[in-house]
Amino acid sequence: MTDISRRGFVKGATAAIATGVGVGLSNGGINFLYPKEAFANEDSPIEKKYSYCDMCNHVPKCGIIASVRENKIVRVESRDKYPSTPLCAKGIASLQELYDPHRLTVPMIRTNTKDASAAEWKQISWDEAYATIAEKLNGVKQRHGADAVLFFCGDPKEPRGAMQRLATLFGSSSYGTESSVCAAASWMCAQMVFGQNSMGENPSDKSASCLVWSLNAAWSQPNRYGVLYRQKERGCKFVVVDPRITPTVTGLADIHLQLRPGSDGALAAGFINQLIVQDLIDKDFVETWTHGFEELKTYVASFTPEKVEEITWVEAAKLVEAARLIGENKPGTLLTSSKGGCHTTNVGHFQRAVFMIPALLGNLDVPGGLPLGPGLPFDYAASTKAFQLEDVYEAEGFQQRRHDREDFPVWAKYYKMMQTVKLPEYVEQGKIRAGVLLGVNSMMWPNTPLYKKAIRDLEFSVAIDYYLRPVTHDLVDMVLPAAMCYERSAAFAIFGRKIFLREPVVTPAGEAREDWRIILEIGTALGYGEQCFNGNVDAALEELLATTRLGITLADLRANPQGFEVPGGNKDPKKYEAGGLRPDKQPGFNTPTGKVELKSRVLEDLGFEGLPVYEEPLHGPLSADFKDYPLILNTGSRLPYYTHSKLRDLPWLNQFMPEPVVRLSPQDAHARGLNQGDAARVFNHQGEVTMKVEITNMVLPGVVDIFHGWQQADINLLTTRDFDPISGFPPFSNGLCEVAKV
Ligand SMILES: Nc1nc2c(c(=O)[nH]1)N[C@H]1C(S)=C(S)[C@@H](COP(=O)(O)OP(=O)(O)OC[C@H]3O[C@@H](n4cnc5c(=O)[nH]c(N)nc54)[C@H](O)[C@@H]3O)O[C@H]1N2
Ligand SMILES: Nc1nc2c(c(=O)[nH]1)N[C@H]1C(S)=C(S)[C@@H](COP(=O)(O)OP(=O)(O)OC[C@H]3O[C@@H](n4cnc5c(=O)[nH]c(N)nc54)[C@H](O)[C@@H]3O)O[C@H]1N2
Ligand code: SF4
Ligand SMILES: [Mo]
Repeated sequence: MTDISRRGFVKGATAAIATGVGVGLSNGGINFLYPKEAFANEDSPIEKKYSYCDMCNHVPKCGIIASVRENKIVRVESRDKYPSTPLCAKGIASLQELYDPHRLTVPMIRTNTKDASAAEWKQISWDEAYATIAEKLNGVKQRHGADAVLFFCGDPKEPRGAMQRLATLFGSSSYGTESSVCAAASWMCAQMVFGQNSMGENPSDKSASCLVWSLNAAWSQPNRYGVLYRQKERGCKFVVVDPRITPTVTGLADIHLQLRPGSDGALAAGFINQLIVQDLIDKDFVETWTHGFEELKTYVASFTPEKVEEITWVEAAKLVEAARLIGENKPGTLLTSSKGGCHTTNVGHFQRAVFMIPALLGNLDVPGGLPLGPGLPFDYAASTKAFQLEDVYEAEGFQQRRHDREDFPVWAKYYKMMQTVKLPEYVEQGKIRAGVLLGVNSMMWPNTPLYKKAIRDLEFSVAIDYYLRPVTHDLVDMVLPAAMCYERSAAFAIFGRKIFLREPVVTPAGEAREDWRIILEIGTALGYGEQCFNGNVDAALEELLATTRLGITLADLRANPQGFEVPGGNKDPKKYEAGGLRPDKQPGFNTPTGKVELKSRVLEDLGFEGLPVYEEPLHGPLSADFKDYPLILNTGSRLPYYTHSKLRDLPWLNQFMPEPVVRLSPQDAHARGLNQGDAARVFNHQGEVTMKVEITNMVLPGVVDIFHGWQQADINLLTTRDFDPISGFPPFSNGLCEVAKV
């Protein structure tokens, strides 16, 4: 067994460059050389294999053809006849990640105490790792109950079905994911309005317009941007709502509503008011199929274009024009964001107002509008409720025991998944004492130090990752090496009714194992061998398919590498008329009233306001601290070349933004004596970071734009824990700060 101290470890990393396989740490610096094992003999034959990319952890993913020579991928290219294509810069650079000599390739346990600032590690075998995990987790369970163990997946989506299954088998209601701050606020708002998860839908050839509410697809989903651009060329009209002038705005927008971050609720109310005032709504639909119209109408009436301009900074005339463009060009569709405007304390209200727009226009479930209705029984992580054992969760009363139930009752109603934003409190109160943490990054949450403390204070924790990342892994007890996308099978890629299987195209580096295998093997070590298929991933995937009851097997998927089309499906329009949207098959929508709820019954029953009311950000231009911190802090808007805290080490990507940057307008820079490239302090009452100044017209005067996930300048030191009471989402998009020359 190797004993790896921190110093020895760095040596190990250097050695790894020569050996190709080894342990190393992601040091934030650039020190990349392909290990010689990444090169194959040029005379040996090339085999082309299908895969798909997971560099942005987005679902569904882009298709890849990997050219494989002697178990080495020597080239990746876009896969044709695949719904998501072509590859972006990150997809191309995936080879640099695969062959990065800093990858974690062996299981390790820490040898020093967590009080020390840096962890020291010792390599252990997988068997030792599993035995320790089982002993520690079962010990916590015996002493404090199963709910004291957190089963967590960060941004990685693929392992979620397996992880939730494991949590439930173990008896823990504490299963949580990064969806605590991503996408789930939008889904639940759509649920509340029309009874179904949604983030909107791309326009089709039948769509006359598309309202894009805070999505910068050109950078966050380039494959989708291509689809949107083709629709634009065909004649589809676009309104884009975004505080910045993004490539999505310049490429698509007929009208750009450039609002103040965090003021979406007022803009949406004003938009709805204009649809009513300009007589653009579908009166028959509204009368028959909506609940609460008169109250909504009364509420939005005060949001005149002039008042909305005052609140949102969007010119009154533009709002009038935008409502007309969308209202007159029907059918139309809507695209919202998993992030963009959602990171605000008002999201549980404003995002509902946004989903009401297509409803009021009669654009729900019509060709060219926003399609509804049951799709395949998979969730966004390609797992099924049955595989995740949601029936067990229900039958065995997990819901009543969950730690987040009183903090976030609306969230708890919609998700069998913990809202993790109060993790620091749950650890402090002794409710959570251990964790299986897959792809965990402490910089994901607002006010990072509190989450670091929470992770460090766990009695036992094991992280599963591609890299050893000290920012979080210095706080855990054990790390396990995960196989990367080209090295593993995974949950399926699902596009509509088409399913793709991904199988490994090369063998894993070092001792790395597939996430699914690791989770199933932990389950086996914990005593659930049979339900965890004794670690056999194929058997688990076969069971997952069986739970769909679609009659599909792995053999079907293997026989159709270009995608398996599941027969059937209901493409009829207006399924709400014929009972196609509700489980009881009655006409209407799957909401408590059976109608599109413009006033939410669920919210009212849980003691919240049912109308989509606008509230100012807690830290904004109207709050007392604005005089000290007069710039709106807008964080996390996606960059084309990085994913969250990842990819900083890959030379092909790092060259685009080698160090953290604060973007601000020429006016704000000038007022502070800042020049392009200066080092600047960005600070507020909570924290401070140093970044390089980039002066740009992309951002509004009065707003700064900063990407998250920089280890050396973590912007979540400054973001606050003012959670939206409905969704629990933090206001990453609209805090306050000041910027000054260093
Ligand atoms: N200020 C601010 N904060 C934000 C946001 C923001 O906009 N502003 N955005 C929020 C949003 S929407 C999100 S989604 C989160 C994302 O937050 P994170 O979950 O932090 O996302 P990543 O940094 O991509 O990944 C976390 C870790 O997972 C590892 N990893 C990646 N893929 C895999 C895999 O397949 N298997 C395993 N085992 N490990 C893997 C990575 O190496 C990394 O260490 O950040 C949130 N935080
Ligand atoms: N390259 C890359 N792609 C990614 C990711 C990544 O890290 N890197 N992450 C993936 C993940 S997990 C997610 S959640 C998605 C997010 O995908 P997007 O939602 O497209 O992400 P953003 O760029 O954060 O937000 C979109 C736009 O919202 C705007 N915005 C900011 N604040 C507000 C506001 O208050 N109101 C309104 N209306 N708009 C606002 C921003 O200016 C931005 O242009 O991207 C995914 N794709
Ligand atoms: S958008 Fe880029 S990073 Fe994301 S799946 Fe596609 S190629 Fe990969
Ligand atoms: Mo996200």
